[in-house]
Amino acid sequence: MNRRTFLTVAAALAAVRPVTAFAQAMTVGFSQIGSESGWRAAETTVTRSEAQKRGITLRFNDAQQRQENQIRAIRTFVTQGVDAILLAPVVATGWTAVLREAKQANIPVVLLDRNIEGNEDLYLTAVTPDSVHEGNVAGEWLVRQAGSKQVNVVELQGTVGASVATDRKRGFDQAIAGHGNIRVLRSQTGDFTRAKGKEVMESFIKAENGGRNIGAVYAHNDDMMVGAIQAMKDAGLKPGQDILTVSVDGVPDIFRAIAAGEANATVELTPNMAGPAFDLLTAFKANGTAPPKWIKTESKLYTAENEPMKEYEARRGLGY
Ligand code: GZL
Repeated sequence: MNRRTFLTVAAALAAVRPVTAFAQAMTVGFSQIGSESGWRAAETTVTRSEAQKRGITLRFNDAQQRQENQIRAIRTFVTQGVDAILLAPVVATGWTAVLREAKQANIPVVLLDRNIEGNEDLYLTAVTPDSVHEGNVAGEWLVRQAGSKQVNVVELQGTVGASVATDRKRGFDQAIAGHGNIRVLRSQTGDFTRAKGKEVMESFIKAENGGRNIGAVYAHNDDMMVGAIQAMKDAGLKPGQDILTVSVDGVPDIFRAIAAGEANATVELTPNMAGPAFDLLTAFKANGTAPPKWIKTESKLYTAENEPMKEYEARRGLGY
């Protein structure tokens, strides 16, 4: 290597070294909601690998979907003096006091995958989807499928009080408004889990003439839809054929169901929100670069036209 090239490479490394060096030393606390869905499990797996890639020490807490456990975990991270905190807030309210404590300790907080109400001064940024848009995409797909046909919908909502559940419902309702032929017959929470999604769908089927009144299911996540598909098959119904399905996340099993003709559409959500969060935290800590208040992740619709088994294979290795 000649002297000129050597100097160029050395200069480039010197420019990168401080940020990389700082990332090596960073310790981040992650208050994770739980493992209620395949998507959430993937988010945890990806967060661990993204931290490892950057030499970041991750302190992980699984709150078993209970806000009080998340609040306790955040307090522990503050006591430990971590450099930053990632928070996936199970519900949108009740965070002011504990986030004030993190702010007083000068520990930046980044929200992952769900939002909180107000308190924008208490977190550095939010890496989340536009969940109203996710609901719009799902509703607009159903409007296109329905045409002028009467379609009665049953809705499996996410966790009560979660920002994404409120917003996915709002977005879907916005999309079908003005289309009198599409009506939501029943809407109930399945808490984002397969088991609860199956249980609630069984009750919808019983209440709606053995499911014969139901023309479509909208689930706020694929896991509840996978449970609902099982309930429909157990009742002798044909999900994906007699009853259209649309849900959110893009987990591998929904692509397998689409390929099998048992589901119709999903709105993809990346499980990698921690990568962008770690990078903006590293820049913020190294030179005070303030990130935008919202890092919005993409929402892409997938149907049987998008080679579902190829999509299934592509995601299987991602920690779902
Ligand atoms: C969405 C995320 C949701 C997923 C579910 O950003 O909060 O939580 O859609 C998960 O699978 O339970």
